[in-house]
Amino acid sequence: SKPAEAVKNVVKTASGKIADALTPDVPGAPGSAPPPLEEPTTPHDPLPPKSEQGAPQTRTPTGAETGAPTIANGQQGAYLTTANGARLRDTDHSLKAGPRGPVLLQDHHLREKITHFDHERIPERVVHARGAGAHGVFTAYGTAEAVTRAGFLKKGRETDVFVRFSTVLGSRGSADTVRDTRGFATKFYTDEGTFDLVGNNIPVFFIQDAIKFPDIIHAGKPHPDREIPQAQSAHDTFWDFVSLHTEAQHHTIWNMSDRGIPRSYRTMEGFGVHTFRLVNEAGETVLAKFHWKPKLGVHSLTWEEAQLIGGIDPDFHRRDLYDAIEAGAYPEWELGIQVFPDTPEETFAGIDLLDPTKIVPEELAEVQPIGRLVLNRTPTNFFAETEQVAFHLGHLPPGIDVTNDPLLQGRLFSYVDTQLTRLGGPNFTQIPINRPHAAVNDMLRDGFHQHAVHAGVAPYRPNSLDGGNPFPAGDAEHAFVDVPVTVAQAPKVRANPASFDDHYSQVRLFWLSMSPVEKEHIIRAYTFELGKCYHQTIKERQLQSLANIDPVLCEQVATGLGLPAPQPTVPLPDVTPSPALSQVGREWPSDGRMVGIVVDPDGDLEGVDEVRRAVFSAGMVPLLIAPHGGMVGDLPVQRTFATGRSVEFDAVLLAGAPAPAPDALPARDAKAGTPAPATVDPRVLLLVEESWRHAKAIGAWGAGVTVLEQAGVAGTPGVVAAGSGAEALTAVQQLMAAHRVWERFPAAVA
Ligand code: HDD
Repeated sequence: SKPAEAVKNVVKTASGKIADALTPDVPGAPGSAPPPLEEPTTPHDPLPPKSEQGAPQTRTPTGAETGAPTIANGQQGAYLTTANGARLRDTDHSLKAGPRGPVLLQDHHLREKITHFDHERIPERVVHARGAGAHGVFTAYGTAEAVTRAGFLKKGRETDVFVRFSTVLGSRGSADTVRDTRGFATKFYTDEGTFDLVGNNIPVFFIQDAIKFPDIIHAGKPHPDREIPQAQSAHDTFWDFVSLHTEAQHHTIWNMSDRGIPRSYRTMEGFGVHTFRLVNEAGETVLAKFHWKPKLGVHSLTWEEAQLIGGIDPDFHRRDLYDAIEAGAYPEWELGIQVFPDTPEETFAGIDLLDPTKIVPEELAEVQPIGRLVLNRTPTNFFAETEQVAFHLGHLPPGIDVTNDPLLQGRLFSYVDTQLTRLGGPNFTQIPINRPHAAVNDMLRDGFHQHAVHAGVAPYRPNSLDGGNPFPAGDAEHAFVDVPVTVAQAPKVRANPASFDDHYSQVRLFWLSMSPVEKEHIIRAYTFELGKCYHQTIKERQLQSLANIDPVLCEQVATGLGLPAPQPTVPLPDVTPSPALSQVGREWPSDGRMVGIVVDPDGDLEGVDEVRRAVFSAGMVPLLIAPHGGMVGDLPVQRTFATGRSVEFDAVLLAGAPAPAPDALPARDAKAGTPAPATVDPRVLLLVEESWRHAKAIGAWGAGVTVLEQAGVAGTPGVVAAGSGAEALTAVQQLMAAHRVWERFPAAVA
């Protein structure tokens, strides 16, 4: 076949498992290229439904079985119809008074088509507008049974889930790799009612009271006059707010750390942030915080990578999530809880558990694993599922209850309220993605977009006309438990507890827990962001906050800004660092990582296929990079020098030294008028230079070793010149356990 037809993207194979993608390019074989498209000229029978095309559940909002999902209103039927099912003769020409005449108002098909199109968009989310979702399964270990009666946490229970990851500040079309907090919202369709765990990848929040949410968001969103900048905090209004409202400093330092630029949604931790109250079968309670721990480890981009990707592939995180799932490299997390005694003070180790700007270090309260989440299915339709999914903190099953955290309390109002505008009314739980898997038997009626046809005449209680149904449930019937906590006799006030006034000790704790290289990244992030502010006063005010966190941090950022470093205005607290907060200095698995393999079609291809297979077997994804698409020998090419860029790969293997192609830009030295030293394509040299600068492991064998020399990286840390492909891969895989070759980064701060 022609090279263009034979191109096969191993990551996107529809057949599921990674290993299938290795199958030779035989038409029809698993992992092979799809058959050529038919010319769309003859009507034919509808295609069979895709297995995943059903609604995510099989009950109506009133609990009735719906049977097989209908697909008749997808565009798979043989004939085009109106919305009312009348077959159409023509959808390309409007009805006119003669071919050159005016369009007639009576053209109902034209009006239906245009009207529907005019109303295709719904308001984007006021925050977290940009996101990507996936379906999956949660399996409980049973380890939480002693502390909660929640049925879905009983040993071995499997529960369907839908997860939506997001950025916070950007609009729907903004880039994925901006410096921002990431949302991590999980809908568990439990058989006792839906549980929404609406968390972030950062365990603390900017504000302690929900009443301040409009303030922080107005400050973080683009300036109201010019509506810039998009999707980032590097501007005056954000820093104006957080420097004046110092309880935001803890969340802000997390954003300035590598956590603000995750490598992938698959490599993010997630946090429920608030403290929840769990209640067991005996009615005993504990306080708890939820944590998601990614199987692949916690990894971030470098700032330069994040910036490059913003232009090269703004959908980087979305694509990564879908590609991984379609390749069968299912993303996984463990759900864990930190458990605290439910004391009247609601504190643990002196930390106020109702203050959402505080963590409890894992060294003080271990995160105990309670179950495993696997994401194994991408959405069938982005709008229907990812856009219309509606999370709400009040979606709680029996066994999990709220606390008085004032941020949580306000959220309990906001999430339903916002859907009334966004999804157009109060019946959004009837949208397929939002339908509970538990039987619903409510007495909510009518309203915009009511889809249920409720039978009967008595949607009220008490009634006799429906035989008294429905009846309230008790413990035996798994009724929700509002834990009867005692509410203190206290005056009605607009105030916080005094413990909420400590705005710096945990920010310092975070800073001191970072490794030197992570500290360096934080300094650079503050220097970049404040450097983007126009107002001197705002920079100076933020420097004051940095002085209250740590003098070295403050001095370094002040130097970068060309400003004097102020003295602290509060005593620097004596805190114990928490190593669990650092991403560096640990051993991480290499599963799911992307390995780019550069091949030279004119060179020695010996051993390349073997290396690809070994990368697959190690649970990683090999991507062959060549000057052109199609095939190189027997091997399908996934990226060309035009479509591949270093930022996509976690490590690079060089199996050859491709000569400069005619379409390559001139080499750097050639531009300067000196003879080009390179016998290697400059795009390969750029790939290696960037991979080196971003501290990635690089391995080469055979002619590939020349590339290391010409890129000027031979013999440096994390660069392996090996005798064979297998040897190069083994060495690179060992380097990847540390995620990056950290010693390549300068670390000014010890
Ligand atoms: Fe929020 C969306 C996470 C505080 C009001 N929030 C939203 C999403 C996430 C979070 C992940 C996206 C859900 C999705 O994918 O559909 N929000 C948080 C966390 C917070 C937090 C972890 C603090 C611990 N949020 C917060 C406060 C308020 C809101 C204090 C209001 C008082 N959040 C909303 C919202 C959104 C939302 C306006 C926008 C779209 C939506 O809810 O459905 O209601």
